[in-house]
Amino acid sequence: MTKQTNMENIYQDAKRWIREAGKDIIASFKTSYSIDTKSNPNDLVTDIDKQTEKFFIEKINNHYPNHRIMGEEGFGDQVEDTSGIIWFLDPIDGTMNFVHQQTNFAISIGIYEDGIGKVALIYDVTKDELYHCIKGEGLFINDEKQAALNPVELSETLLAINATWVTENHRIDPRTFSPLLKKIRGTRSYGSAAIEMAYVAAGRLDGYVSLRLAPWDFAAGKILIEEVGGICTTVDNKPIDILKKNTIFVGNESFHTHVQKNYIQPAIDQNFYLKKPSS
Ligand code: 2AM
Ligand code: CA
Repeated sequence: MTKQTNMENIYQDAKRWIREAGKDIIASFKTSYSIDTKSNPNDLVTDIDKQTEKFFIEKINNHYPNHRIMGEEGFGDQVEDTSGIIWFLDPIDGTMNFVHQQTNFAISIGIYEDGIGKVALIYDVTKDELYHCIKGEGLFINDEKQAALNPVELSETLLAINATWVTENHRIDPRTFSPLLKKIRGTRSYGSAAIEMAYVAAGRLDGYVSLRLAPWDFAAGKILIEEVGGICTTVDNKPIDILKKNTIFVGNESFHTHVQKNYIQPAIDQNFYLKKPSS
């Protein structure tokens, strides 16, 4: 069996499993589940996050015992290098939305081989929209193939950004992005990094910025965006380290280039860029 056919099998299995997990999550709406907090009172986790992560870990371990899993809830492996095949798994991205709204959350899976993104799936469970690709064969939403991204006029762009980053905060000077907001068409904030990155890949948004994301939040989105010609870097325009917490700025190529040059770089030159995401 060649590596390519092997990856195709992994892709097909992952697509089946993600839809199955989505059905179980929808069924869980009718049951009661417990909600805990993690690093801070706004960092939520439910039994459903944990059950969903365990569902994938069992499937992956049974079918692909040599693969490693970096999952948000910590039931996977301790991953410290990129060798071999690694599944980056967020069982529920947007847990706050899951708890408060029962919508606007996603399952996110990025599969990397020796550090290279190969397969990505982001499943917006309640909309039944699966964004997926195997590297080189194009982005799909469910069965519909999507076009590559075209250049955009700045005045016609939408940026996804949390209001946190344009008001007083510990990570970036709010003057970095606030001037940009006057030049673009509008901002959006969906509260799920995976959905926001899937929307950038689909051309529904032109960019997304976050000062604090973990590998399971961005691993799949990065593959989807690069598949359609979009750009994924840290906010200060460096390559993303897939194993570490990062700042993230993703977008349509023309938008990313313009914002880096005219807004972010001048801010960095004036030390506007503050605390590192790992701290
Ligand atoms: P989560 O729901 O899987 O935790 C907006 O809150 C986005 O940022 C969500 O995608 C959320 O993912 C992620 N997020 C929230 N707090 C985070 C943290 N402390 N570290 C990394 N990602 C975080
Ligand atoms: Ca999560």
